[in-house]
Amino acid sequence: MKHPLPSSLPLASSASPRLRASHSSPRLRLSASLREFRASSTAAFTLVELLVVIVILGILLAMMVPAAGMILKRVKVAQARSDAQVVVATMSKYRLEYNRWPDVKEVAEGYAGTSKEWVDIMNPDITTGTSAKRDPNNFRQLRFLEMGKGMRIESGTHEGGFGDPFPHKDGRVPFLYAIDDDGDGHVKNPDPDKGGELIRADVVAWSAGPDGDYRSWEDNVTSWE
Ligand SMILES: [Ca+2]
Ligand SMILES: [Ca+2]
Repeated sequence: MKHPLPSSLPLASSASPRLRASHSSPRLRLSASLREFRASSTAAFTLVELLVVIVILGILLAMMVPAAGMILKRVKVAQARSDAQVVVATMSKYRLEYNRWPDVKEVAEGYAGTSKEWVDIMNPDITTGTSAKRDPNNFRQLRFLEMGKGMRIESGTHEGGFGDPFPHKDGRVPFLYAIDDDGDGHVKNPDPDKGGELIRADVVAWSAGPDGDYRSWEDNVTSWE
């Protein structure tokens, strides 16, 4: 049996006069003030936190810049070591074909290197055709080296050569190489501090290293170490 709702019960939508009056009670006013205070405190903390984050980011950045420099240097050293092996492989292919070493002028320290002259021998311009004067060093016009992007020295004293990956204000420098000219299967270590130590190889190549100086061996990058 259903009981009709008494007409005296207040509806949910219409607040009682007592509840309406309590909106402006001192207790609720205090609670509103607290909310405003908390809101303003949160804004202040956000600013402080932002500053802290900026400082931490600054410190991290300051730590990362030298680390990034170190990583970049290691990458270039690895590149130089790989390129020194490319020089060795190119020379070996040449020798296999012609049964001798190419006749290239000295580049530095009494050694020949990957100068423009060397690159022209190892990477002849085969588009010039048969009427062009052929280099007697590579009269068969065989390509022993493919010059990839960034290998060629763009400017400076050694322009056109196959440069190591280390940039310098006077331009990059070529690799040097030493050959087993007496055919005993060994090359004398070109580092004078190694006391004439023999390296078991037909040809070795090295880069002047990040300092661009062939004589400072501590940073030179070699094909045999
Ligand atoms: Ca030898
Ligand atoms: Ca050096």
